[in-house]
Amino acid sequence: MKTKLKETLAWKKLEKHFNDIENIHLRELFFLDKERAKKFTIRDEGIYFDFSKHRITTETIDLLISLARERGLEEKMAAMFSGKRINTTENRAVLHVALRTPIEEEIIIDGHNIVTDVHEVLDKMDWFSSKVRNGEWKGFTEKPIKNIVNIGIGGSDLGPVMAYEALKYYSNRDLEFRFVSNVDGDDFTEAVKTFNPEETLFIVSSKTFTTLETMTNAHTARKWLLAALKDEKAVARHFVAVSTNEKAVEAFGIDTHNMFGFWDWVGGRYSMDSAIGLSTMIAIGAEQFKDMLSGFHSMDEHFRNTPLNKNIPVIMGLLSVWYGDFFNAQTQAILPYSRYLHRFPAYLQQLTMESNGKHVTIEGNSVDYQTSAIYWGEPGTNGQHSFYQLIHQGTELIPCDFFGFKTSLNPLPPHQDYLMANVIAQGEALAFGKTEKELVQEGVSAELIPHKTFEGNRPSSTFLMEKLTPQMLGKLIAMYEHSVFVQGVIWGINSFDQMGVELGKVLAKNIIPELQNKETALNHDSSTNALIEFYRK
Ligand code: G6Q
Repeated sequence: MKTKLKETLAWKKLEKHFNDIENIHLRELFFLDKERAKKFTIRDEGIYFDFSKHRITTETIDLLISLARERGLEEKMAAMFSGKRINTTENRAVLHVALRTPIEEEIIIDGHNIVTDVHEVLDKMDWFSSKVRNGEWKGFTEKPIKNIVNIGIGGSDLGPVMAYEALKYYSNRDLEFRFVSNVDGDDFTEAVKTFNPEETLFIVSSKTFTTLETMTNAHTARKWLLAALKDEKAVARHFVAVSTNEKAVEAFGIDTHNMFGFWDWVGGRYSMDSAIGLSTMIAIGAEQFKDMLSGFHSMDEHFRNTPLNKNIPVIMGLLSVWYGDFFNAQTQAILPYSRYLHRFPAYLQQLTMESNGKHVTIEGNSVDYQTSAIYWGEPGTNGQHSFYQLIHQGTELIPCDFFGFKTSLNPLPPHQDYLMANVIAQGEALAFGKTEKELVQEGVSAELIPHKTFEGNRPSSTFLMEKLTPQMLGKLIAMYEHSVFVQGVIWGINSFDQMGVELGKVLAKNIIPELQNKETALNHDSSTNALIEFYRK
């Protein structure tokens, strides 16, 4: 059955256009048009976004934009920003943009301005994080807090870890931060190994406050604390919760005064700028956290108000569709040339793949096209000494997103020049390759020529920014959030549910009692039964 996407006029034109340009080399495109770099660069929001090294022409962009219009991108953006329940399977609005909306603005949902709620929580986070940072928040034995442990998983972990690492330069170095996510007991054990319970604060971050991993780690943390402090009253000083589930927080024994709320219209993977970012705010302080929010908001405004052909997230989203659905590219590499961004690819894996790794449309029909690419990556130069081989000379086409910052936070000549030379050189080498003719001129022997030839024509985007700041981090994340939205609109899928993740939560719960009670009869398939038996013995 044909889906609506493939029946759009723009799609049909794109199919034809693809046949026309599939075999054109980037060398030729650059040769024919001396203005190409300028034509395909957007400079906005402090970001220099060069997408000229993509296998596109002006016509490609025009057709992709027509496709976006035919799929109702502009109407769908308006629906999201105005709080329509676009997450239809969960009957929820999708309003992470409200988390960074300035107090002067309003977003009215069911007759209520939710921007006020957002700022109330931000004020409470500000109050609490200041107290921890200046040593006023004391532990049960009146010692100031020195160690902060965020307990959470998925959307309640990946954002906080990534942001902490990305903004470490701006963080309070008198405080130690750890992030416990895995239900593997090694994670908790190692995180607190060198910590004194009297100086340790746990932030239990869980939207639902029912997640197996998080609740198990939270209970273990409580036992660990009480083993040392021996008084239930200590919990109030050493535990705070970030959640939407007040009852469960209370049942756990955390004083709801020490709870920071958020709302069902914030998806887990879109929540790092909600109270889930409490650890980030403690690390960098409320002012810098607000700078980060202003970066998010600024990118929201760019996305909302900029014509589609100058709109960074729109172009990014459309390019992903172009490669996945026309060139059959299976993956997309995220390659930051910044040590601080080393968890950025992992964060984006969840954002992109949990959002758009879907095989049915919003109406419930199976798709007949590829949806989300597999996202992966590592910080730049390290990758160059390992997997870049495949990107340059392997059999897969892998569009790459390169990131570089002009100014180093830790100037240490000549490091920065070397770093930036690498990021620029990689995009160049991928696009233009190394031809047989060049190798002959360099005197390379005939038998080595096939091995040393780089065909080139491998696409990449380069994002250059002045400096990694909290504000810029906010912009970069919002940029991907919106690019994911654009992709979802083109594919006609719901980017905001995660049924695949929820299945895992249920399945493990069925097997736990079977591992614990060796007498329980097993009714799985022969493989699963045998694995359980092996563990039981
Ligand atoms: C994110 C997902 C998922 C979720 C975790 C943690 O979009 O829904 O990664 O964030 O499963 O859930 P809780 O915050 O409810 O513990």
